Amino acid sequence: MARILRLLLFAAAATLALPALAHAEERTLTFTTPAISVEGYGVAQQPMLAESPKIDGYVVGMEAEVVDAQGRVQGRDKVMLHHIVFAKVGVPDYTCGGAAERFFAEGEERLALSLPRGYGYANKATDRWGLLYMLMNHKPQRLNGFIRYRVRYVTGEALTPVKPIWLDVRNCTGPDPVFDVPGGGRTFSTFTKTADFTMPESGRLVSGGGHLHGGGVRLELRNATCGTVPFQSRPTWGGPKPKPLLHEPGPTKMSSFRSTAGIPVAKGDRLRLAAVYDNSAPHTRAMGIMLLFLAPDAVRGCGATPALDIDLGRPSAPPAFSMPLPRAPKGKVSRAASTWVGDFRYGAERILLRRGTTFTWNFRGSVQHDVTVVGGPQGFSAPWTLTGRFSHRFTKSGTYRLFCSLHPAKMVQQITVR
Ligand SMILES: [Cu+2]
Repeated sequence: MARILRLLLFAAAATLALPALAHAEERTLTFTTPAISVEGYGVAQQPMLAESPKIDGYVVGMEAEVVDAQGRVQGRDKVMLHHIVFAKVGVPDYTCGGAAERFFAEGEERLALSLPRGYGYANKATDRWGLLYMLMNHKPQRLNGFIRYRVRYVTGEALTPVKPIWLDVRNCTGPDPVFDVPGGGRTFSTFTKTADFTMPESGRLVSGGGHLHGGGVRLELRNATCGTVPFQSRPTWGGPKPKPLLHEPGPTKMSSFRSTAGIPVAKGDRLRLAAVYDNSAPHTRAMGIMLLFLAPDAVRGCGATPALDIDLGRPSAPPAFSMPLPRAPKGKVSRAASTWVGDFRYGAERILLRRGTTFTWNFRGSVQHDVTVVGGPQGFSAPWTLTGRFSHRFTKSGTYRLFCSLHPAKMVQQITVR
């Protein structure tokens, strides 16, 4: 009897001791989505539920890529990862509220998440993740892409939890948070779009990185309350260009920072994100996004920015670029002040207008389309839409090249304004 009691006591002690004895462990978990079919020269975008770690722990790093059925990473000339956003479902977003907390995103710049040692994004076994993808196929035939994401995950250890803060100059405006840079300025002139966010709590920003599109000069994080610019994310350009070009190529890398001490921000501080773009030429459907990670902490006043560990890349000014249409516009020249937009074509592809004319596109597709200037005297674009109309008044003479950004190889248009 005494022996059994001793065994039971020993077992109980062992159970009690288990959490303390459990080894802190970091492992890399790999997940792959089901096949995503993308039509030739087309774009596929969709939200979907995503597999996530089924044990309580912390995300400390993350990256995503597009692979084929054999698991080979796809280059920018096949099925390209245009954008991907991961969110925790049922949790309000820090800056947008709602029911999806955005915590990781990647674009062409392939920005991986990597938190400084000791910090983690807390995750429960029961948490549900979703992702929103946008893939682009640069081949003429329909292809399957698979999104493979790797999560560096820590269990058995209490880390300092961080909160993702999604700053976006077009925040909370839906799945396509874009704006247009009109262009037409002198060489080296810039166009800046800003957005402010007031901090609801104090803490330290321990990691951050940015997202810009073609023509981007820099993404600036300013503390408008303190009058400081603690971080700028700058683009690196170059690398192989996909052919045919279906959009203006974006940066191949954006600089990011990590800091164990963290950039101090106090409750009530106004953070101002500024996306600075080249304005010597139009850059349509541009973005300006910065994802920061906050470790809540007692911070007062305007503290000094600590030394940041910056992954700089090789930043430079955006290269001059002229985007050709994927095919030549065809048909009779129309002088009418409107046309229709249907499935995979515009009513008129060649149009001649007098300066000052307001031109209207009437949408009547069974899938979404848009109108996007890719070159010309002034940049503008219409949002993705099924029905309704979009108008633009042409005040600058010249030749405008346009396409549907969702079906760029099929839907092209040229408008000459005299
Ligand atoms: Cu279209």
